[in-house]
Amino acid sequence: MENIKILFVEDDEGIREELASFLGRYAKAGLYIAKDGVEGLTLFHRHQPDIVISDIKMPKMTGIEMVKKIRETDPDIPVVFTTAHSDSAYFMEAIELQVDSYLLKPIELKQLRRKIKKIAKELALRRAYESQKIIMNEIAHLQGNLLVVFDKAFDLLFLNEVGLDFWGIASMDEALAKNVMIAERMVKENDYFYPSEVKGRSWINEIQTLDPHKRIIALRSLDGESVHAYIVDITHVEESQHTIVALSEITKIEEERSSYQKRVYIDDLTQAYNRAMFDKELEIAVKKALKEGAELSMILLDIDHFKHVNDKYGHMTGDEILIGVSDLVKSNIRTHDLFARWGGEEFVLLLPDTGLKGARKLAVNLRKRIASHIFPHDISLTCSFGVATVGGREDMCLFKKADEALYEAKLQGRNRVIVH
Ligand code: GH3
Ligand code: MG
Ligand code: MG
Repeated sequence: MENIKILFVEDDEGIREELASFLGRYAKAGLYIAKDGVEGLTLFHRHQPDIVISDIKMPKMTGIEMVKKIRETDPDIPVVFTTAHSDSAYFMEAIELQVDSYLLKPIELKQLRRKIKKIAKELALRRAYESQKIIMNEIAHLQGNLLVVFDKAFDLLFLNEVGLDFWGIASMDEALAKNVMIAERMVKENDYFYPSEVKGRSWINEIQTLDPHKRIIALRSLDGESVHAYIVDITHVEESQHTIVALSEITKIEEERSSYQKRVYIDDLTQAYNRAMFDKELEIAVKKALKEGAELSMILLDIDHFKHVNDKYGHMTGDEILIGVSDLVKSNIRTHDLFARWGGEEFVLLLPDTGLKGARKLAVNLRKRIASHIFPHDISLTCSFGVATVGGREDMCLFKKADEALYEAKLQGRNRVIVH
């Protein structure tokens, strides 16, 4: 049985002595005995017992009055009244006080034992529940994840320590008063989920229409200076109608992913896109252009006699020149044009929504700019250009057409633009 403290109040000395030795067996954590209500109240406040067993009719203060006072500070304390038949007026008052039970005198010990055991069992359950609640809270706080719990009306119920920190809030009370909103901190960036409404909780339903692996959000930090990425995990607790939102931070992983992606698709030397990126984008762009009947053109450019540069100034300088040419081209194209290093000293441009005329104009402009530019070490050079567009009479791939045109430009003496 649970370790319990019992307060026993009885004015009749005979009964008091008889019951005291009996109760002593159950009150493992302490038995406190008083002979009237006043004494009982004093002992109650001093020892905070788990159960009160009290006579009703007593001098100085009745059991009823005493329990009324006890209930002012401890409304849930289990009370067992012991009463004689003749006390029926008190008995009605005891019922009103909603005591746990009453026993008629003379008291049957078996009955009393049953009552105590029942109360002790309830007490054990309540203690287990309380400690479970404390453990749950501790776990929630220990979690590295940001946890938010909502009730069925989507009102905030709980925020763990990571959550409190995230909002710069000291306590749960403050969080409730401020009514923190996750969606208000969301950032529209990359492929992250962004809600159609940043007020309220409708985003929770909205994000659940996505595949679980796409449930990623970015939140701005409290100082507004950094953005953190989180995987969103939502659990509905059927029984209690609660919704638990767990945000696991993946900022580090996201940074690694994007730096990895960068390494995969960006040319180390010139920081232009590389061939892998170009191949990927070319396929998408051609399909899109054909499907939508949109224009799409390509320019292939190759530095003329680049071997001479390497031979005369060395490979290092050759590298500097490649960077110089790349930067010059980058600064003369639109943001949605794709510029990539095809390999060696050959570059390629993919121009969406651009016809042959526009592409030729850009190539002519680039040719002039490169030819008139003074590169590091006072080096001047020229480039040859092949221009092509999708569609037309020949059913030939775009790249092949541009390559043929470039070959023709070299053949005709270099530093020129040839349209396929
Ligand atoms: P053409 O006008 O016919 O294009 O002549 P070219 O000399 O430019 O062409 P070729 O294909 O004969 O030689 C290309 C040269 O580019 C040879 C190679 O060493 C050099 N090259 C390729 N990649 C790099 C690089 O990353 N850095 C440097 N410095 N040189 C490179
Ligand atoms: Mg060349
Ligand atoms: Mg070449």
